[in-house]
Amino acid sequence: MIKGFIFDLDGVITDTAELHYAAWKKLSDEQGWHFDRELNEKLRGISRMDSIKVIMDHNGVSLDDATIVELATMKNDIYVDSLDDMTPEDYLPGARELLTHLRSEGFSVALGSASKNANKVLKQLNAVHFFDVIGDGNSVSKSKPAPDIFLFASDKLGLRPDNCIVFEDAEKGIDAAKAGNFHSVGIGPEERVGHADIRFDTMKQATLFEVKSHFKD
Ligand code: B16
Ligand code: MG
Repeated sequence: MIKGFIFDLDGVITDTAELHYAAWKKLSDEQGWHFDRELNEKLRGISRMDSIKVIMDHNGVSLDDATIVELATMKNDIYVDSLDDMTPEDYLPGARELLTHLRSEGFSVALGSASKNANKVLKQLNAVHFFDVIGDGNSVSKSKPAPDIFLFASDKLGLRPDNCIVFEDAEKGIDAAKAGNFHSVGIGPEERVGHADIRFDTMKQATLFEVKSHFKD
């Protein structure tokens, strides 16, 4: 029986990917690294430190750990500044409606994001009140595709993984949900999240009616 919902943030509740892209692009330009939208797509759902390693590998760059942390921090400063412009208008279409519906139906709701800036994003969206539990990049050390962030969220909700549905837009996020024995809803194209239990192109189609009808006991 489904009792809880666990949401990824970027690509499910709001689209911060564009702001991450702009910040990585600025850092890469400053460093003389190649960075484009195709490479940005590879960073979907993975942690900041994993992201910078993907970009460095792509550019054949190798640096000491302290310098990598310094550069990742520079990117993060640019990204966090850009969040100041985010407003409650910036939900992905359908996301606020689904969260509101889940609240009115009495479901438990958690966030399960890789981002260490999730609290700021939720505040900018005025979305904090929708969540019983906020699991973010500070909550666990092993990032997706490890299931740890979703297990953290279900544990704090007091629910078993098979009582929860995870919403994810990233391939590695669906991998993480499956590794943790959660039900999964993929948001995005077949080639990215086709391995989810059910997939929708956008959050607008992922209404509670549609989701419940797929997962009914
Ligand atoms: P931060 P999600 C992820 O968010 C993003 O998709 C990914 O591109 C980013 O690198 C990661 O958060 C870490 O973000 O630098 O803010 O800690 O999809 O897990 O909500
Ligand atoms: Mg995501």
